[in-house]
Amino acid sequence: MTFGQPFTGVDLGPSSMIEEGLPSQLSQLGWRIENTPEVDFATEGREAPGARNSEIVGGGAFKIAELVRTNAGEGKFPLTLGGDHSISIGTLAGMLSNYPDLGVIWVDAHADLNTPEISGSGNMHGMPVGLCTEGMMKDEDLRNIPGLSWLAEKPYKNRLKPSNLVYVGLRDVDLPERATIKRLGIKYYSMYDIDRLGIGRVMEGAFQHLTESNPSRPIHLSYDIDAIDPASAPATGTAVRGGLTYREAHYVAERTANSGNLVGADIVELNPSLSDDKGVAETTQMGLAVVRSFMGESII
Ligand code: B3U
Ligand code: MN
Ligand code: MN
Repeated sequence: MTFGQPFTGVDLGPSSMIEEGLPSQLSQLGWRIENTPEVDFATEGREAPGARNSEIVGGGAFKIAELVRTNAGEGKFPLTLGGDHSISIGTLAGMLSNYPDLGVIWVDAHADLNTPEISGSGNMHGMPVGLCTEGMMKDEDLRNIPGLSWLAEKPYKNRLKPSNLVYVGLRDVDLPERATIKRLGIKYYSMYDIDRLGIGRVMEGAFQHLTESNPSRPIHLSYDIDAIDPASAPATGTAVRGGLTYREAHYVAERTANSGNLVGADIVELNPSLSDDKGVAETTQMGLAVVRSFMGESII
């Protein structure tokens, strides 16, 4: 999926991770892998004001939601490779249909908490959390956006509770998103908080928040590669300086795996057409290393 943002090439992220060995690396960790059939996305469609390519993005997200819902429903672990972050409209909806009390860790430079009404760019990769979180969109408004009406119908009506969401890595947050984070009381650890507390205490805080009332709460990890500092992951569409170091990026994933609560994950926004060969290789290897870490690889 590339239609949630302006750059071509982000649709090559999955094949580049797969060609560099993701399936065999996961097998080595003990996973049995089942590939879903290729998802076909439309290339043209209608859109609503404030939601560019909404019919393409929303229609694609619906197909992803169906796959995630059925596979998670069979007790499998859906690992979804993006693509831009608009794919997570589908992964969140699919996971929430199985796990209404889902916890989400959103690792990102951005909050992705926009809606068509408040977004400055209209790019839907900035909206997955906004569209799927309680207290944001009215069903009647979703029904009026080409491609998104399915989100207002069963089995996709469950919304993420703001208290079940934690952000890690924020450093580029729009003003309406900041107001929304405060209005909904969403827990966040920005880069300022990571500097202040260290990544160890940040992740303890994140898990305390998500598991205090339910120690076995199922958790979904949505990992935007732009959370990582561009020094370690340059091949991405909206790189922002001052991000997670190489080790912090791994620690977030390792600590999440160690919780035992992880039931699904996304890795998104690797764009192999946006850097030189060295930058692409580094970013792809970074993506692979992060996925291995949250899928259970440990140092010793
Ligand atoms: N918040 C801005 C920028 C942005 C969001 N996600 C990314 N960039 N990758 C927006 O367009 O919504
Ligand atoms: Mn994102
Ligand atoms: Mn981002």
